[in-house]
Amino acid sequence: MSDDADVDAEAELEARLTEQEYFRPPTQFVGQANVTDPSIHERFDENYPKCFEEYAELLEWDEHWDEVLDDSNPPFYEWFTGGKLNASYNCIDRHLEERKNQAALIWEGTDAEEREHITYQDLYNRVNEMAAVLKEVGVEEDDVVTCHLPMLPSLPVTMLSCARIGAPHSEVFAGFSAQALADRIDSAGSDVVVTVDGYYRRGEFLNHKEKCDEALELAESDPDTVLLWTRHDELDDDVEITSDDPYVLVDELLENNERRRVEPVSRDAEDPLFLMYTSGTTGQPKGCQHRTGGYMSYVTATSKNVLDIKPEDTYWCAADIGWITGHSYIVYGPLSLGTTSVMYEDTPDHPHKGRIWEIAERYDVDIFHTSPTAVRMFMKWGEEHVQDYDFDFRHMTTVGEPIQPEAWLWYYKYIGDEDAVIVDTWWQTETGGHLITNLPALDDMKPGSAGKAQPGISPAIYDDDGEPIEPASGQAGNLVIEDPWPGMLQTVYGNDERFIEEYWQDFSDTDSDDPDDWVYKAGDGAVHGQDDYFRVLGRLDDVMNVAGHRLGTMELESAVAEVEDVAEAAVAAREDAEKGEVPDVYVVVRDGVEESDAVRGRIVEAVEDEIGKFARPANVIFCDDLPKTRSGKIMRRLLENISNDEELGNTTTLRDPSVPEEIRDRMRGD
Ligand code: 6R9
Repeated sequence: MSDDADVDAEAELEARLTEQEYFRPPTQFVGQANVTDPSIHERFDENYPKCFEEYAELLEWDEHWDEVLDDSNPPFYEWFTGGKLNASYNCIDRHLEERKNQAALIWEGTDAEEREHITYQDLYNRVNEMAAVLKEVGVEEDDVVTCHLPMLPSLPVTMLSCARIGAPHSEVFAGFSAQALADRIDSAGSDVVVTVDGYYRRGEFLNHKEKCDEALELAESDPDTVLLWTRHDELDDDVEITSDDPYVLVDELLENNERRRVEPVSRDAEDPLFLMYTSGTTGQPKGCQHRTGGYMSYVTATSKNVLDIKPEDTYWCAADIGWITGHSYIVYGPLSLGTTSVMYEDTPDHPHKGRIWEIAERYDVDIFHTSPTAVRMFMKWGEEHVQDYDFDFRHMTTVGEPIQPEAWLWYYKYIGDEDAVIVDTWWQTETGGHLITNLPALDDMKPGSAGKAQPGISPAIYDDDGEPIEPASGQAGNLVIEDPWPGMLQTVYGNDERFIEEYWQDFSDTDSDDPDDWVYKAGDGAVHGQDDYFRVLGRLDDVMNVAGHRLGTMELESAVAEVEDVAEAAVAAREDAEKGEVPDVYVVVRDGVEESDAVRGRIVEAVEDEIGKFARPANVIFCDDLPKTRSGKIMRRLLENISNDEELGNTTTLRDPSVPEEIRDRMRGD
C-alpha cells in the first residue's frame, strides 16, 4: 500500500469507528467461546440463587454444601453453607494429573533474560514447602498473615501457602508506604509478616525491607516473625538483618522443609480466604473479608465466562497482585481453571516502551487484561511502539475506571487488530469478581460502557432519596446491587457495624430481617440505558480513582494534616488525561508560617510517607480559607470545580460565599 492509501484507510477507519456505536464480537471468537447460549441470563434469573450452584460445581469440594444461600440474617449472607474445600487444592493439586508439566505461572523479571516457567508441579512443590515454613514459624489456621510483596513468584506462592493451611492472607500492595503497612499489620493483628529484600523498578534495585523495618517501628503491635524472601539467590548486599530483628530468611527455612508435603486444610465454605484493605469514605482503610467457597466459585466462573479462559491459553492480566484484580484474576480464578498466567516484575516502559508487546509476543499471549490508565499511556506513547511485535490477542479486557471511547477505539484497533473481543469489567474490591460486564460472545461491544449485568446479578439505579429509578430509564443515579451474590465481601474485618454503615445503611431498612429490604451501595454513579447496558460514571463519594487505584480523600487529608505547617487542608480530584484523576491539595497554613515550596515539599513527602508514592499530590494550592458551609463542613465539590476549571456550583450555602472566587483568583495570580 502506498502512503496515501495508508492515510485513506486510516481516515476511513476513524470515520467508521466514530459513527459506530456497537461492535460485533468476531465470528471466530463466538465459535470458540466458553459461553454461547444467550439463555444463561434467563436461566439464572429464574433459578436465583440456586443458579450459582453451576459456579460452585466448577470447583472440587471435600464436602458438598447443604444450602446455596442462607439469607436469614441480612446483610450477613452465607454461601454454600456446610460445604468444605481448599482454595490451594483447587488452584494446584487438582490439575496435577492432567497438566503437571504445564506452566501455571510464567514470570518475567526486570531483565528479559530472567524468566521462570513454574509448572503446576513446581508450584505444588513450592507451595507445600512454604506452607511447611509458615507452620514452622507458628502460623495456625485462621491467623491472618500480612504480606508486603511485589510482583515476584514469592507472592502467589505465599498466598497459596496461606490458603493451604487455612490462614487468611492480607497482602498490602508493595507500593504502599511503611505507615500504611503498619496500619494494616495492626488492624489485622498479624504475628507473622512476609516481605522480600527488594525488587526492581525501571531496572533499579529497590530496598523493600527498609519499609518493613520502619513499619515495625511504627506499628503498635509487635509481630513475632517477619519471613524475608530474597529477590536473588541470596540476601542483597545492601540489605541487612541485625541480630535483634524478627527477620528470618525464608530460603533457610525452605531448606529444612525440602520436599515436605502439607495436606490442604478442609475449610468451611464460609471461612475467610483473605483480607484486602481498601479505601473508604471515612477513617482508616477497611479490611474487606472474602470467604472461601463463594469467592472461589465466583472468580472461577467469571474467569471462565467473562475472560473466556481455557486451560491451554496463555493469559496475562497486567495488573499487580497487590490489588483485588490480581488476587481474583491473576491468581485464584485463572489457576483454578488450570491455565497459564503471566506475571511481569517491572514497569511497561522498561527498558523501552514496547516491553509489554515484546512479552506478549514471546509467550504468545491469547488473553490480555489491563486498565484504561495503561491504555491511555500506550496511546500517548504511540502505536509505533506496538507495531514491531507479532502478537495476536483473541480477547482483551479493561478494569478499574471508565474507559473513554477514544481510548477504547485505539485499544481495539492497535492492540486488538480489530479482531479481538473487548470487555469492560465493572467491579470492586468488595464484590470479589465482575458484576457488570458483557459475556464476550453474546453481547456487542459498546465503547465507554461496561455493558450488561452478569447472570444472576441485580444492579439497579436509585435516586438520592433511596427510591429505585425505573430500569433502563437512561437517568443517572446511585448504583446499587439488590440481591446478594457469592463473590461479595463477608464483612469488614472485625467491624460488622462499619460493614453495615459503609455498604448497606443508605439504601436498606436496617431494622428488617427481610433480605428484600437490604440493598448494597456501590458508591458509584451510573446510568442504565435502554439497551440494558450500564455506563458507570465514577465515584459519588469521597473516593478518587488515581490511575485505577482507589484513594480516600480522608486518608490523603489526614496525611497532609500531619505536617506541622498546615492549619487546614482539603483534597479535591483533578481530572487528568493520563491517570483519570489526580489529587490537588488545598492548604491553609498556620499563622506565622510562610507559604513556600519548602512547605509544599513537606506536604508531598507526608503523603508519600503515609500512603505511598502513587498517591503523590499533583498540586499543592495555598489559600487563605477553605469553602465551608455554615455548619463548618468543607465543600469539596467547589474545590473540585476550581481544580477542573469548571463553573462554580451553588455557593449560597457557604458561610463566606467569596472564598471560592478568592482561591481561584489566587491560583490565577500565582
Ligand atoms: C476492580 C477494582 C473499584 C472502583 C469502582 C469504580 C471503579 C472499577 C470500573 C470502574 C468504571 C469500570 N471501577 N471498574 N469504573 N468502569 N469498568 O477496580 O476494584 O480498586 O476496589 O475499585 O473502581 O469506581 O467503585 P477497586
